[in-house]
Amino acid sequence: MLQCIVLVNTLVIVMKKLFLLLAAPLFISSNPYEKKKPKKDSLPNIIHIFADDLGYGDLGCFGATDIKTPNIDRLAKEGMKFTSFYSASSVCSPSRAGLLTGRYPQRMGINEVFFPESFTGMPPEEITIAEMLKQRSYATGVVGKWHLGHREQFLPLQQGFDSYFGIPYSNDMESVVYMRNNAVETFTVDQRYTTRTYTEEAIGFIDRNSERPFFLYLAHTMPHVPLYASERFKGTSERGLYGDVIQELDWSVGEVLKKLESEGLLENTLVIFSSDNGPWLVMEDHGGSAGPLREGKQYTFEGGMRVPTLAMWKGKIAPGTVAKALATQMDWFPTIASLTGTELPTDRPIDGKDIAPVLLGTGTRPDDSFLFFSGAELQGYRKGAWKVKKAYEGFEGNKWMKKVAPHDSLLIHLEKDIGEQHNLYRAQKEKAQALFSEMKNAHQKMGPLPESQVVLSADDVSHFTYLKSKK
Ligand SMILES: [Ca+2]
Repeated sequence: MLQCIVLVNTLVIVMKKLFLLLAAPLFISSNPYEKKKPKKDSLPNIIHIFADDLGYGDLGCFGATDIKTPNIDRLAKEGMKFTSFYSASSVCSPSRAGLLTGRYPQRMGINEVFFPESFTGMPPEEITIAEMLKQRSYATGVVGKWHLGHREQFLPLQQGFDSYFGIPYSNDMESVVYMRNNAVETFTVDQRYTTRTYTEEAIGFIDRNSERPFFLYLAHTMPHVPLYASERFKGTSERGLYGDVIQELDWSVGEVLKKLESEGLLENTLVIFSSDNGPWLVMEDHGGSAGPLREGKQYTFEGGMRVPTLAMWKGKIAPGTVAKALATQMDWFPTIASLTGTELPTDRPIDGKDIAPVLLGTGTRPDDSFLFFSGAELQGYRKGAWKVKKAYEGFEGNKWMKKVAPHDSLLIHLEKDIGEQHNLYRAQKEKAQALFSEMKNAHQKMGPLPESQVVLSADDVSHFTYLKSKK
């Protein structure tokens, strides 16, 4: 049985490699000039800056008045602000799996977050944005939090990235270390300097790759708890340490933009800024704000999954535009394929949609629906302005998760009621039932989904069983 699984796994990896190999010459042969000499400005660079647990109400351009974020606000001013942008999940690992593969994380059984003791990770046969971009010889790097498994076979270098530096999981977990590529670089991490260190690493990556197309995934550890800001930023905001941390992240975005400007790359680089999920509200003032949205991280209310998102591409995205229609973190996968002329995998479903027409102002997203999963359970569905959410028994609350009151089945008109306060379920029951039935169909269409991956293995306590048996 085990041999069989190993064989199937090997076969899948071989097939994935074959896809990547076959896809590359396909494109090159249709454009031989690029093969000989890739023009510096022919392929866009892509930088995806990902904050951790940053809320919808934590940026100036999203209405925060007690945190100053001029550099991040510049992305909105000179680019596009997405006001209905969803993360694939309301927690870290599945959200990141969705971003990098363009697929609902449930397709990979990634329903919970990985821990330092996890022996599992995102399956190596998944195809990431980085692997896809290798068709066009992109330089690819990750700086920051990976959180898709830290055993060697799951690390970024085995998923299409040329380099990796960062804390491989959350910064509140045991064994916080900095890894470089496949190895631990240091066991002593002073988290006051994490944002600064990541920024220096990111600038170094741009510097090394300024002459060729690159993809940089800069996944900050902050503002996930425990919060740390360097001396320069401590006490600078009007929202305590949390605000200081965001202001340091804002400085970091400014440094990246400055570097692009000094290299003459700003007009050829798509800069994306977003968050992996909503604010961790149970952390009180050490968590962020969801602004007008209901609840936060770990929940399928808007506050858990609607994330502040910006995209700037000088000369390509019209300055100061606001995209109100639904879009998702999974969309970057097909969008980046479209913008770079790479082939999408055809052997698996891709859930994201190409939003290049939205960015370039030439069209709309070809779909306006979204599934709200909580772990393996499908809890809600959005179609256009409407959202339905299954009845919920409530949660008493603990130190990890906020207390949330029970609720009936919900029907919400999100364009009129962003805070999900007015339940129209009873008034428009037919509408709600039609949406619930669409939700069920969409779920069924996904086909059988794998079992949830085991994130914490059971302890071997046979020695205690033995000692007990002697008594
Ligand atoms: Ca997170």
